[in-house]
Amino acid sequence: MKSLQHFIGGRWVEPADGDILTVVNPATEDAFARFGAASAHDVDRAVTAAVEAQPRWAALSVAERVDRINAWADTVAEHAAELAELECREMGKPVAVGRSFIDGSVAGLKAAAAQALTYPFAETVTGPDEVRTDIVRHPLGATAVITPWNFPVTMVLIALGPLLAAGNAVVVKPSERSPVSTGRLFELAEAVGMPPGVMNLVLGDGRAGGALAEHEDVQLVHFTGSVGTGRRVGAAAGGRLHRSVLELGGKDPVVIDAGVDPVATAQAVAFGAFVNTGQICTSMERIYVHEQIADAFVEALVAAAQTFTLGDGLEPATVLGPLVDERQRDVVRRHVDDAVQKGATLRTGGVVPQRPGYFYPATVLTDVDDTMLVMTEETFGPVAPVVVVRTFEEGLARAAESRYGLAATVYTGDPDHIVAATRLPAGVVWVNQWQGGGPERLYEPAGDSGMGATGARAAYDAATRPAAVHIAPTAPAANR
Ligand code: TXE
Repeated sequence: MKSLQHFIGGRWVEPADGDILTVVNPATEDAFARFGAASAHDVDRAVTAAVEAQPRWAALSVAERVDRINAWADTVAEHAAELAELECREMGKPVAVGRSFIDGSVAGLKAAAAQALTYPFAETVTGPDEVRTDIVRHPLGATAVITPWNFPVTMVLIALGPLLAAGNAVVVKPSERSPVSTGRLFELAEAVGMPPGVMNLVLGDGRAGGALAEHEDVQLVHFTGSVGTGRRVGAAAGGRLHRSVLELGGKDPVVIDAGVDPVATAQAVAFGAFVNTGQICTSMERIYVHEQIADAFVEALVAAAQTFTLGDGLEPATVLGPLVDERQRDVVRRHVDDAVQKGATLRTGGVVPQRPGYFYPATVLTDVDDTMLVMTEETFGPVAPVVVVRTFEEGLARAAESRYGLAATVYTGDPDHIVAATRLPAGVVWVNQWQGGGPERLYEPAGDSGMGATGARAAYDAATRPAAVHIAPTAPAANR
């Protein structure tokens, strides 16, 4: 079994005290790794290391910091297969799926670092009266990144790029359910000479996360996870008048218009609903399909669901890995059972297989309504509930009825309907595709899905504090 340590001030260390936590392989239910959870004292050591290291890191030129980040990205890319296997063993994601997301996030890390080279850390605006105004954007200092278990590698790479390139030091607290691949990312950073104290790692559960979010020297908390925890983290940071960026859950809708190909669209929706066993904050969780194509769509969706071969993600034939743990499977089972009890029709899936591991099959439900948990609460599992609507407008209106607002997807060939879709209350709207788009992914979640813009330049704005410097051209002359 792997034994994990914390990385503080450039050294691998054991926690001062604290519980021993175990990471379980969700495909086999075997223990995979163990570690001592960080106490508030360990968290304080990590934040102090970040505070001490940050000025030297910020004193490097932007190009020097970007070079160091790129060296890290390159070695992560070289170890992508190993990292995908670690992710698979700690949280169940099939290796091929993990590999594709890791490759994408390495590219994202490099693109984000490259933006530092053109970001206006210092710019001059000449104002009236010949007073020159410079805007200088300072790094914040010590920052914290708290990540969930669904994309352990991706979440760290995406969050750290702008924070580090802007000159901040970070303390990362990965999910207690998937800290192994994150630990490996830190070994790789150490190997390419990331200066001690710039990147620190503390392992633990909500107690360590809470201590980090509440630490008075943490200037920004970048949090991805559940709505409930996000509220606590945001409140803790706000109480100190410090920043937080919160990317929380979703209940993302898909609206499918008449006139699109039902089979091709069903295959796309199956991927959006079931990949990573539905454990993506932007998974498709509510499906509104126009009545003109509904029968053909549902038939094709059921057929596509049945191709999601369930198994250990280390097996090449596996498309659908297990859920992360028993607790998460209980949530999924509760949502599906609730829907069936209230009158939904189970078209495929819905039965827990008799085998070790926290598996749940790709499931399609019809005859669902808004009294059911599966339509109102984040399921975070491989479940596609389908609602038949009479018009595209009805689909859009129902898609908008949610307390969440992370992302939404629309399939339509009608240009007017595309315009209407842009008004959906979501941070991201995908039209006729899911997850695609260029590097300028500026967005801010709506509703309960979070707070703070991310992507593109906004990540640098969040990672820096602007200061205005107004300079008169001449110093006061001495009185003679
Ligand atoms: O999240 P938590 P969990 C959603 C999804 C899932 C649910 C629960 O609906 O079913 O969240 O997942 C740390 N102060 N998403 O329990 O508890 C924790 O240790 C500070 C959506 O994993 O929010 C972990 O590192 N930190 C999401 C991180 O917060 C605390 C992806 C997330 O844990 C803390 C994953 C505290 N008081 C789950 N308590 C997405 N949007 O992608 C816990 N943590």
